[in-house]
Amino acid sequence: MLTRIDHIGIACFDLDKTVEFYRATYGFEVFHSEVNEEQGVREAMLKINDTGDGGASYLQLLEPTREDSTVAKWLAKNGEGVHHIAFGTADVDAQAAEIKAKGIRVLYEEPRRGSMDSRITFLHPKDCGGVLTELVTAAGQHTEAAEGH
Ligand code: MC0
Repeated sequence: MLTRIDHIGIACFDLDKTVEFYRATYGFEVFHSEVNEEQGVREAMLKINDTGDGGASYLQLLEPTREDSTVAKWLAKNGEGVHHIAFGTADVDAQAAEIKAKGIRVLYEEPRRGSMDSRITFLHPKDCGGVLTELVTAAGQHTEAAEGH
C-alpha cells in the first residue's frame, strides 16, 4: 500500500540559493542534507509534516554533483522545476513487484539507498504519464506487515 506523498523532488542549479528561497518565502527549514554519490546529487530535505503512517512528507531539493548525473541531464533539457514525485510505503519491494506486474517499468532490480537511509526505486516516466515516480520505504518503516516479503 502507498500511504503518503513522501516527497516532491525539485531540481535546481544552486542548492544554497534554493534552500534560501524556500526559507524566506515559506519559512521551511532544512531537516536533513546529504550528498548521494550514487545518484549524483546534493540534496536538502525540508520537512512539511508528519503523516499518519509513521512517516513524513518533504520537499527534496536536488543539485547535481556531476555532469553525467540524471538530474544534470534533466536540468540541461528542462531548466529548474519539479523533477519527480515519491510515494511512501512500508514495503518498497512488494509495491515495486505489484506495479511491475502491471507492465510498468521499474528501474532498479533491487531498491537502492535513498535519502536518510531510505530504500528507493523508480518507475519509468514514460509509463507514468510523463511523471518520474519514486517508491520509498523510510529507514525504520519496514513494518511487521512487510515481513512476509
Ligand atoms: C527523463 N525523462 C523524464 C524525466 N527524466 N520525464 C519526466 N521526468 C523526469 N524526471 C524523459 C526524457 O524527457 C525523455 O523523454 C525520456 O524520459 C528519456 O530520458 P533521457 O533524458 O534520454 O534519459 P535516460 O533515458 O538516460 O534516463 C531517464 C531515466 C533516468 C528516467 C531512466 O533519469 C533515471 O534513471 N532516473 C531515476 C534516478 C534519478 O532520477 N535520480 C535522481 C534523483 P523524450 O520524450 O525526450 O524521449 S535521486 C533521489 O531522488 C534520491 C536521492 C532520493 O529520493 O532519496
